Amino acid sequence: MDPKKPGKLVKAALEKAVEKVSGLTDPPVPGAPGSEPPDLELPVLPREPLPPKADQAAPRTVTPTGVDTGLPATSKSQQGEYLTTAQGLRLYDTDHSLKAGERGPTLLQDHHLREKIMHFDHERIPERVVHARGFGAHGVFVGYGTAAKVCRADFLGRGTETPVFVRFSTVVGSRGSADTVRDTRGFATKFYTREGTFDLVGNNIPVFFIQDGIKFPDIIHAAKPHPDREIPQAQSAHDTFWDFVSTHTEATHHVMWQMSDRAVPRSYRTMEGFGVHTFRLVNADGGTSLAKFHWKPKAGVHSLLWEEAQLINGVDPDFHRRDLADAIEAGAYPQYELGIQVFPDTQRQTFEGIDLLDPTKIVPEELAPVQPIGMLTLNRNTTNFFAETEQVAFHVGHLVPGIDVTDDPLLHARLFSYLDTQLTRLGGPNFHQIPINRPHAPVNDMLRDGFHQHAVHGGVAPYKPNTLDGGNPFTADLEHGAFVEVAQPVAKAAKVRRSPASFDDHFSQPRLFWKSLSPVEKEHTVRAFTFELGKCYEQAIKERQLRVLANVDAELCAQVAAGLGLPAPAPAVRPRKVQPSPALSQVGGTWPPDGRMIGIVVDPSSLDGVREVREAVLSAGMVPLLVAPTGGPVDGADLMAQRTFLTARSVEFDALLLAASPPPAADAIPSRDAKAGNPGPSAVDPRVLLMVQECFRHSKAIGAWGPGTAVLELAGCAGAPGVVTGRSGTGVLGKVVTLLGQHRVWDRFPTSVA
Ligand code: HDE
Repeated sequence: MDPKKPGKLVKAALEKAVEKVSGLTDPPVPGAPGSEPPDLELPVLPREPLPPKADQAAPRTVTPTGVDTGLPATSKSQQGEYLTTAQGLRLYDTDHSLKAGERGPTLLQDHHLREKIMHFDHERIPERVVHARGFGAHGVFVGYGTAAKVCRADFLGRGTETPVFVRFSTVVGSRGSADTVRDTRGFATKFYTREGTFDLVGNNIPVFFIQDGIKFPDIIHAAKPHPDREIPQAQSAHDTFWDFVSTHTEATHHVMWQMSDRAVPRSYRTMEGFGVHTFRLVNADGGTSLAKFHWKPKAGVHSLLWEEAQLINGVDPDFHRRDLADAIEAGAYPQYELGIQVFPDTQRQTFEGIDLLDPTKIVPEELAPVQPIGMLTLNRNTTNFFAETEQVAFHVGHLVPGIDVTDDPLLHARLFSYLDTQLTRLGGPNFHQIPINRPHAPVNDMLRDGFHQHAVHGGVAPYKPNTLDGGNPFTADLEHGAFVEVAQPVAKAAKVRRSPASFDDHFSQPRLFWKSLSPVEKEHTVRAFTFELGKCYEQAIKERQLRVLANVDAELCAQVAAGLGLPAPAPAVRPRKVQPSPALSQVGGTWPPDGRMIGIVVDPSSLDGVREVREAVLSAGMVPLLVAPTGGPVDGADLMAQRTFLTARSVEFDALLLAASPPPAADAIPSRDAKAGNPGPSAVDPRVLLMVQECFRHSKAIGAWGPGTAVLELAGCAGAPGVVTGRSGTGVLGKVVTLLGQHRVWDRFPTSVA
């Protein structure tokens, strides 16, 4: 792990990038498409493929059987100076098919045409049935050694570094859907440990919709677009979703989280992760404990506002992808601490009355604190999305010694599903040999043949026992690193299709969640329920869901009912008294500003303080984006505009600084840029006013100095909470950074929920 602070890394990475980009002394913003800027003219001299960008890495070049080849990652990329067929045959033309004369028919003989089109026809593979849209990055995990008392897993050892690959995802949308939809997010981590690969396939919500895996197709069919018209895409605001969850009340806890700010994260960098199920940990002496895994982001937990999320879906549907890749490219490496809640492994498998096998229940952190056991740092982008992010295959059954499964019935269905799904998605049983899926531990299985076999297995005896191959491979024992299942006693019981009675309480924990939210988070949750149910067509479904909400909390139900214009029903179940868990609220902490996007509105005719502020933003580990009337140099070649009033939208900034009050630019007319509106004569470009007004109502920090303060007056937000002014730009930036520590200026708008 790089010991340097992310803040310093941003600057160093940007400076390095500056050196590499010819002719530019201005640090480029992250997002350069390649490792070299292109020439204006088409290159004519043959040359080797360009190297990957400095922020990129590819799967380690281990063999299909886990041996490190020591080769650079580029050995798997295209090679040589010349265009070839898939067989390495050099080609002299790829723009014309082989024809009988210039105007004649195409010849079947054209092997290059047939190969090129055949391959193109098969470029697509089935997308994941859930979590189809995702984004991955490489990183490293360093164990603290603090888990040793409860877990023998080698990768958790003090200072042990393990390469990892993480894939974040949405659940419901298809591969090309937008990033900032209201949905649960996947947080899947592949640890390439010395003892074999361990996958922690979690979500950003600690509970699930269902208690038994057999219902997974039901909830997913309900959440996916309606099968007749295939709409709406990547949304839960429709009849089938609410039809299902209103009749299936074990989903209520998950639905509460899904309607809260958690389901619209600001960034993958500001999301918690949860293993959801309870796992069984085993220490070096064979002692067992039950445990739940948690990821805690160093940048804090932070969300978008709903209007912001909706705008982003149009303005930049790749918002979360871009954000993660840019942060890594800029050196603001996202970090997440891995923690465990540990519970005694008792026969009942409960803790403080909470059934640990019920995946719709949490254990409040106040009852069982999350104990940190290691740190994950994401520090490299992928080199090739398809090869890595699309082909990565996670599986909850990829376990290492020290981590075993429990009898959670949701987990058991997953243990079947994740292998099975790869057969059609990745085309056969050898998906573990695809470079991103190759273990970094020696592989000596007796699995043979099958589609796309990459290993060249030796010997004649892939069976046991054998003498012809000298008895190899041998089974190991515990001391030699074998995974030995915990000999967990199985209760003497009849075969039944039933859940235990302890799974029956569907409302206490949703109520606990609701009671733990701050007023502003409650307000957002009420609005989300009202929006989603308001989008349903059927009145009966809305009324049915109100009945469910009545069992959670009367105030929540009354507020949603009011928004829907329906009466609030009385509860059918008497709400239980719950003890709020402050750890469930996202509001109230203070977080580092690393990786935040700071928009700086400038006017080339008055640049007072702009250079200093830009430098200070970089030094604080954030990304400055100069927003000017036109593209190009703002002041000489070393101060370039990264955005213009045409290309910028408020939603990409975490905070806005105003160094100027630029008059309407030449394109500030609706026929060229509709968002200029038709405001009549204005002293300031209407797009700048719009930017300020949006940042204001999205509770973002806004700062202005010098002529910039005039914009605040015109936008009608001067003097409001979180709108700061000062004599110097750097002074104003200081105040804005302090405000950013709380993510948003929540006290700007009063809430109607207590
Ligand atoms: Fe998944 N899930 N899941 N899931 N899941 C898949 O596996 C499934 C569940 C999760 O980035 C699929 O390779 C069943 C809970 C993530 O590649 C599939 C059940 C949690 C990802 C599958 C669940 C998850 C998946 C689709 C109920 C949080 C994305 C393609 C028993 C703890 C992994 C694939 C990636 C993906 C099945 C429930 C998380 C079909 C049957 C609970 C993060 O196998």
